[in-house]
Amino acid sequence: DIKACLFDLDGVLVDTAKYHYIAWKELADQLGFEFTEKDNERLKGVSRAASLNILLEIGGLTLDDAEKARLAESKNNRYVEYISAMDSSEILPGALAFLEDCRSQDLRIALGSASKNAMTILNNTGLTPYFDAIIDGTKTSAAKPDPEVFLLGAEALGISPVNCVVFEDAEAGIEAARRAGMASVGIGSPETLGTAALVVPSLLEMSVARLKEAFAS
Ligand code: B16
Ligand code: MG
Repeated sequence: DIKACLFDLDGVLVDTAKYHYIAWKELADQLGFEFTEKDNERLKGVSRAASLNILLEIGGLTLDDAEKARLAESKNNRYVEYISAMDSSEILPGALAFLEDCRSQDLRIALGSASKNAMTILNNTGLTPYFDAIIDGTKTSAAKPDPEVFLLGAEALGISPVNCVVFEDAEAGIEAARRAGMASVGIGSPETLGTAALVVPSLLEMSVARLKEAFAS
């Protein structure tokens, strides 16, 4: 019986991956190496510190912790400039209608994002009021595929993990849902998200009726 939906943010409700990409690319440019859109795929759903390590590995650079902290901060400052200009037009297709559908059918709604900037994005796009609980990178200590972010979400909602469904665009997020004992819906392509019980190209293809049909017990 499904009682709650837990949503990832980047790639599920909004497309902030493009801003992460521009900001990381600017950093790679400064450091003098190339960083492609394909490289950027490796950073999706991954924390800021882990993303920087991957970027430096691509550039073949080894830096000390103080220098890494400085670079992560500089990337984040650029990223925050981009997301500060976001508005509701950047909500991904189908997301608002599905959130409304969940509300009207009395499903509880939580956010489960790795981002420390989630509140800025939710406030600027007008998504904040849809959430009964918000768990983001400021509230977690372990990154996906660790289930922490989703377990905290279920706890905040007061709903058992077996009654939760996670919506995710990253493989690590689907794995986190599995470890949390939750069902999951992959948003994207079955090639990368094949371990999810159900995969749809976007939330346009999603409705509470379809959800209940897919996860009827
Ligand atoms: P920040 P999600 C993730 O968001 C992004 O997919 C990932 O690319 C980013 O590095 C991570 O948030 C941390 O973001 O630097 O803003 O703290 O998909 O978990 O909503
Ligand atoms: Mg994501």
